[in-house]
Amino acid sequence: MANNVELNEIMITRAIIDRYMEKLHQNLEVDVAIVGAGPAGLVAGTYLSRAGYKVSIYERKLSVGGGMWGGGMLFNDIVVQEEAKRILEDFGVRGRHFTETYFTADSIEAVSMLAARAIQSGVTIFNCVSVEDVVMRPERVIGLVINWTAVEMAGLHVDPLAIRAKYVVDATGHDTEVVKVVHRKVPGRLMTPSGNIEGEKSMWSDRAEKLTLENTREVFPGLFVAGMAANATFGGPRMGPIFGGMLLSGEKVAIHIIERLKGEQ
Ligand code: 48H
Repeated sequence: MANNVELNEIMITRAIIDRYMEKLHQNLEVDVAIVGAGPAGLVAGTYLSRAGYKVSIYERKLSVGGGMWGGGMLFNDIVVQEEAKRILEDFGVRGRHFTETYFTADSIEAVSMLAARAIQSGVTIFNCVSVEDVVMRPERVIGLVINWTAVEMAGLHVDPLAIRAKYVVDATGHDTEVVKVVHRKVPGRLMTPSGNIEGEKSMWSDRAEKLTLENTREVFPGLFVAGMAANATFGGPRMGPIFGGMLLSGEKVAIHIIERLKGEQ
């Protein structure tokens, strides 16, 4: 009988290796590769995947969720404004009115639900994988160069691997890491006013939240920015621990890319 079968360590090992290899093989060529599993990346991935596209997310850390876990200064609640409440609800996160127009949610519930919905919608998340470069052609970015975060942390000289994507999203937050590497190493100008990274500005919540949405767009052929990376790239201010802009930016980048992908069919 099945419950009398002695557990076999090699079978457990084989199961994990085979399943992970499956994920790797199935995500060598994707429609959209997202860098960063913070709130913007998780929302973007979910909406793209729900629209039927193949999406992988690469996250440097062991945990997904980026800067959302800690709420504000480790007080583990987030604030979301009226306009974004529908996205919280869509992901099954329970929001509570603080005033008529300010909502709060438990930050741990918010991260957990965003991550669960992303995976269940079909997104593959590779955690502990860092994106160190892009794959380029003369006219556009066509993929990502990835390596184990452990290799990066240990400073080992180990060559990376590559994946191909029709579109790449930089959702790396304040550090805007993919845009930085493109600016440094890929010939051509960024689609910013100066052609360079404009840089994040000091806090102004209202303006920052509005600009996050305006700044959610393509910054180099094949490369979009979302979330905090959008403001860091296009020169918007930071907003503090209000997360509506991050959720709406994830949704917006998904809508933009879906339009492009549909246009290519
Ligand atoms: C793989 C990488 C790499 C890399 C970074 O910081 P995040 O939470 O980003 P957003 O834009 O979804 O949300 C921003 C929000 O958390 C925030 O910081 C706010 C609202 N700040 C306001 C303020 O005033 O301070 O997530 C980005 C994720 C992180 O998990 C990183 O580990 C990951 O991207 N990441 N993953 N390869 N090269 N670089």
